[in-house]
Amino acid sequence: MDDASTRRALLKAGLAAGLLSLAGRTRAGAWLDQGFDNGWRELVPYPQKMPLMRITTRPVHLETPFSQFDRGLITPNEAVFVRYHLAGHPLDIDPSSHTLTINGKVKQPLTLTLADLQKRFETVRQTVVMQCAGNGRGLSQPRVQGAQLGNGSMACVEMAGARLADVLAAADVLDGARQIACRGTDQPALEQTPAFIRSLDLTDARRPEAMIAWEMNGEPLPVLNGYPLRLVMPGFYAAYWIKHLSHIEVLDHVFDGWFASQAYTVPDTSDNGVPPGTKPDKTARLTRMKARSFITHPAHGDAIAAPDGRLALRGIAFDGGSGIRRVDVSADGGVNWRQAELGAETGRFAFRPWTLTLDDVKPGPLTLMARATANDGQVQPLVQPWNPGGYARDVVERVEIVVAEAKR
Ligand SMILES: Nc1nc2c(c(=O)[nH]1)N[C@H]1C(S)=C(S)[C@@H](COP(=O)(O)O)O[C@H]1N2
Ligand SMILES: [Mo]
Repeated sequence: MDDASTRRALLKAGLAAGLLSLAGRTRAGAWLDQGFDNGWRELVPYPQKMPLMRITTRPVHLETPFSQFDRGLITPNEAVFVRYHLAGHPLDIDPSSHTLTINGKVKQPLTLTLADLQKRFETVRQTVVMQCAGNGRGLSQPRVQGAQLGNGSMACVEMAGARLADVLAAADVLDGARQIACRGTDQPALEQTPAFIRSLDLTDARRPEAMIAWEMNGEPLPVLNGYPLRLVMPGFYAAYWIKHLSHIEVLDHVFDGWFASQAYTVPDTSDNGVPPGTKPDKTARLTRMKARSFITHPAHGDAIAAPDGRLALRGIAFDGGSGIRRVDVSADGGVNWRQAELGAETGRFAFRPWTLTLDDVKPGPLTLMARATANDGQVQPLVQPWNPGGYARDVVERVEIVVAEAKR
């Protein structure tokens, strides 16, 4: 190779590397559309995070670009969404002085550091879906108040930590105890704002999967995801997964603080819906996640080729912990359905991958839909029941694409 052609080859390689890094990372300064009116969000950098979609600044609320969910089952730490309710959240935490206190209706109150927890209790690991109950709220029709989220307020991560049951056993919970109330070190900016305290029934807190985690994907929790300790309640919406966990109080009654009894509630009807614009007579607390599925490839809005009429679809599904039984796919707006092939199960709380290759695809616009059935019998609805908080969205989503004319 002469000098000039070597230089050209290097230039080409450099260009390819540059293009790759552009495709693999979304750069700050870019904007992404969440798929509803006023849904354009800027990608902004935060410590330990790749550029994520800014939903709100104070408190900080960042969403994961949906394309991330096509890049592998595990959501890397730098891509995991961020959500806070209180503006006074910690930016700098000293792990040697941060403590977790367990008190209330216990024989043996405990105050533990991260190091104490790691020393005293067995470490367990599990791959789990963490999803905000408001994930997809911005897609509510009619629109509802609250943070306008697309479907990027979810993640699938491997958590490591101690079993909550083991820690509660060490504190020796008294007979007659009913709930635990959990909080972290974040503070309201105004005195009138209630603290973010969330309660769990003791029977749920003692489930073997409930944990106090200190590691996410093999690394210490990122600061914005709860460093140094967070509660992890697999199968339950992430509102229970208290970050910067500092206090667990064991109660002999049902806790009724604002964030436990008023926030994250849905109409207490069979489908948790009410006629749009109305208020429910009675509400219920959200606990377990409803079954959902997503097509991760192709992406909504793609113009894509289907050589020989073939189009390979990929996606994910999950539910509140019963596991996914099947995923069905429609390419004609919900008239005909074909069963997708499920990939390996990493755990019943994790994203379950699925694939399906369509083989009769014609050029033109195409509506793709995926519908999950969970092991507990739950099937995703075709029409989203409406609730005032826009919570627990589980409708079969639609991905609109255009199939390009075949090239000859
Ligand atoms: N301390 C604390 N923990 C919290 C919250 C909070 O506001 N403060 N929000 C909860 C809610 S509603 C969600 S969706 C998740 C978000 O977790 P993430 O920021 O790691 O994505 O944290 C939960 N834990
Ligand atoms: Mo949330």
